[in-house]
Amino acid sequence: MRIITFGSFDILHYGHIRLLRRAREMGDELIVGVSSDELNRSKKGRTPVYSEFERMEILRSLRFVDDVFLEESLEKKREYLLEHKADMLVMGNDWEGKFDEFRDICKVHYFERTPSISTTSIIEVVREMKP
Ligand code: C2G
Repeated sequence: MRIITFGSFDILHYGHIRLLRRAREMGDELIVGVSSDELNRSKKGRTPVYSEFERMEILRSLRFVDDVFLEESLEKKREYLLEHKADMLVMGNDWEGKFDEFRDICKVHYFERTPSISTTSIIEVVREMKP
C-alpha cells in the first residue's frame, strides 16, 4: 500500500515527525509531496526558512520516508495522486474534509494534529530569545 502526504515541512518538528510516522504505519511506502518555495510564497504568504532543496533532503533522510517530490501547485493534487499511484492520501486534521474529493481514486485519512507545536510558533519563540 502506497501512502502519500503533502506539506511544507519547514523547520521540521515533532508534529511533522508524528504525522510522517503514523502515515508510514498505514502502509508499506510513504511518498511526500514537498510544497515548493514559490507555492509557499503564493499560497501562504511566507518564504520558508529552509529552501525546497533543504526541506526535501531532510525528509529524504528520514527512515519512514521512502520518496519525496516537489509539490508545485495545490491544484495538481489529483495528477500527483495518479502519477505516484497513491493508494491512500493522509493529512493532519487541519485539512479535515478538504481532500474528500479524491476518495474516488484513493483512500483519504486525516490524523489528529499534534497540539501546541507549529513552524510559526517556533519562529516566534526563536524571535523572542535574547542573545
Ligand atoms: N502537522 C501536524 N501537527 C502539527 C503541525 C503539522 O500533524 N502540530 C501536519 C499537518 O497537518 C500536515 C503536515 O504536518 O499534514 C505538514 O504541515 P505543514 O508543513 O504545515 O504543511 P501544510 O501547510 O499543511 O501543507 O497541499 C497541501 C499543503 O502542501 C499542506
